[in-house]
Amino acid sequence: MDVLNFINGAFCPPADGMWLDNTDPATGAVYGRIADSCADDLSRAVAAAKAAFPAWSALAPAQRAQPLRRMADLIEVRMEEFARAESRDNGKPVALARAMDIPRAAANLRAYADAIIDTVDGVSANDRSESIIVRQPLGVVATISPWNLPLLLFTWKLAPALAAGNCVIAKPSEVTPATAFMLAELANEAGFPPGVLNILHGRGAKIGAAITAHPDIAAISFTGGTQTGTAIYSAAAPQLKKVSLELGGKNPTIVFDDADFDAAVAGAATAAFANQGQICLCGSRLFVQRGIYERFRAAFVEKAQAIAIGDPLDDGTQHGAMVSKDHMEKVLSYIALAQAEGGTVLSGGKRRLLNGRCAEGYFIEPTVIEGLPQACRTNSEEIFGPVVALIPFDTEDEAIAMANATEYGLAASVWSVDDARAQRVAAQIDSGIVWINCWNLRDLHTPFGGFKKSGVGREGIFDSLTFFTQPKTITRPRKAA
Ligand code: TXE
Repeated sequence: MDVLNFINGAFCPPADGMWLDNTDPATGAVYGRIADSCADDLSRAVAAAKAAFPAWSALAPAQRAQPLRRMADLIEVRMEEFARAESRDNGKPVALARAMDIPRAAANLRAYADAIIDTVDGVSANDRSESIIVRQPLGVVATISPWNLPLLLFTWKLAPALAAGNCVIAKPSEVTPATAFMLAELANEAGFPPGVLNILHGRGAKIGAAITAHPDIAAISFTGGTQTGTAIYSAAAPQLKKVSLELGGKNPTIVFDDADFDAAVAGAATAAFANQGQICLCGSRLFVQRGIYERFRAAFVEKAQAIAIGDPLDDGTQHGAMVSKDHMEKVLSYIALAQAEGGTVLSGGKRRLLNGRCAEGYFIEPTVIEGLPQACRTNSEEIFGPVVALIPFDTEDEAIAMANATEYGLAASVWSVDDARAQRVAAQIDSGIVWINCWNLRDLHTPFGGFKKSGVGREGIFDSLTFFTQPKTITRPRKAA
């Protein structure tokens, strides 16, 4: 399978003939090539996007909504194919791709198709003047997305950019390009005019950096690591580009003595290990109140050990492969670091070697660590793997202080049946989202993003449409009645 660029409505190989390997992380085998795009590819894509912009942006919102909706329908027609491709490319269980990634990609497209139709321009009037406020698209914009939720995050950015009337240069992660490539196959059928959506594949340091630096790209919406986000922010600054950054997390899960015990154990385990711990929202620091600590620890370890590790393409698999060999090695190095920092591995802690097709795959067992000091690298840095640190606490204030003792501030979850307490704690946690008695329950209308080093800006129906547009106020004197 050759993953080609999609420029001006047509597939094309990279201009300089450079390719990357595409690896199946569950087997370690190379199963295709990925275009490693260069500046020439970008020039062509930007030229196509600029040429398409006047007509696309002039369409009524309801007309722009149509191809978004058709694309969502077409994804659903090919749901199984997309889910299997996502699983193979990323290592995630096919059941997860089927239940979350691919349906959510379709939902993203529909949500913004609906939202753009409902968007009304503003008006303002006083005794001297009357104004209309129109929100206009920015022109050519770029999206740069990561490998953990490939199609979900790709469409989460594309949909608002397109709905708002921009033309897009979209760069998926070079680690997981397959479903973005498949989405390009749907673009013409869905009715997007050529040049409205252009997809460039390749390495961040090469095509990603070129996109960030391109003078005709007005805005960049990025999700990925904090280090990369920082580089993009500085590269975009001299040109005063709009930048939205959704970065890492070191999210706390806080379980109080009075929590619904079974729900909290199950919720904390999902928060720690979903998608092999490779979600920016994963709860990697698990604070448990002293009164239930011992009992919770036993139940949590039992839960972690019961998670079915296996071939991502098997329907029964709950825990698949890490996305790449490099990433597996990074996560294993953090498990070694945790032990050097005084932690005890209660469960997991190792690469899991499977038999058969996946014998060479990059699997890591769900890992539970105890006994780490609060201030250590394991508890401060984003590991982005199936690794969780268990930490006891006594008081509410102590839990809040420890939860906030990180440079990140993306998400948190609080487990207690005392709603007043849960609300009180939620109000004091420094993060963009706090879930009470749940985790990763998303309402696409709500703002999504981080405090502190977890990002800049917010995404969500309102926030993303705001990001991808700029308001223009048109004022005239008010006529006397
Ligand atoms: O992501 P990168 P990496 C975290 C996680 C992970 C770490 C590094 O901790 O271990 O980041 O992962 C593109 N200019 N998250 O290195 O590099 C790249 O091609 C422009 C958190 O794999 O951030 C890809 O498309 N673009 C996270 C995208 O950036 C560049 C999800 C993300 O890759 C670029 C993933 C450059 N100079 C990792 N360099 C989350 N917030 O959900 C890279 N890219």
